[in-house]
Amino acid sequence: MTISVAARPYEFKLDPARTAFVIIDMQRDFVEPGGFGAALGNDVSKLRAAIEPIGAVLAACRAHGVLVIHTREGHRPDLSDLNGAKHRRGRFATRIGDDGPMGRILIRGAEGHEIISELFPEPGEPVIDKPGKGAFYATDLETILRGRGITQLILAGVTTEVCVHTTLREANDRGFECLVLEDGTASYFPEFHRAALDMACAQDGIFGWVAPSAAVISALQTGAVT
Ligand code: C5J
Repeated sequence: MTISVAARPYEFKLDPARTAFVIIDMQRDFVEPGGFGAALGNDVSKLRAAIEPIGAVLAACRAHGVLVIHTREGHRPDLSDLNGAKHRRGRFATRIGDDGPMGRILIRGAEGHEIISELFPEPGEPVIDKPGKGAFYATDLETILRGRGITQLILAGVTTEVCVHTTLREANDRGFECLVLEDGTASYFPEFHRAALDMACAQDGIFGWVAPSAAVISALQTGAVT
């Protein structure tokens, strides 16, 4: 059974039983001062607008039995999964693995690496730890999705043009139908956010669909069967 979600470039036929809501990197390191995002010189407050819409879709997905998956970008404490190019890049005073106010930056187990309390995973919801920007690279995400018969993804999280877009492209090439949550994604650069969303659904859906959280919630709640 599919339900209709009003989306760009045209309606998305969502099958809740074959869908996963993938929340990307809603970690303290990206949305709170003193983390990785701030170390790169960004105004992290810009990302907080996505928290409420993601929370609303998260509640609707949980209520309607849609699989929820969380991802976290980060590295092993010994940095053995951090490639040199990623480690060296940039001219910043603080780098991945350095000490910060929330513990070592972007390191698994540190406070900053954890998912924010508002969107904290419930028991049973897979949490994917990823060393790269894409959620498929060097993770077991694809195995988990295939094992559960998932063919469609609703993507949310941060940042729109980096980890969300990389994951969108990886998923698209693997044959998943993707819908990006317009207000459930955010960027430190509002113009990149807008462009990334436009790129996702340009050319009649080159990578997929884009819709606001309200459209997804309304479709799940009313269950307009198509
Ligand atoms: C970045 C991410 N921007 N989660 N990571 O480095 O988008």
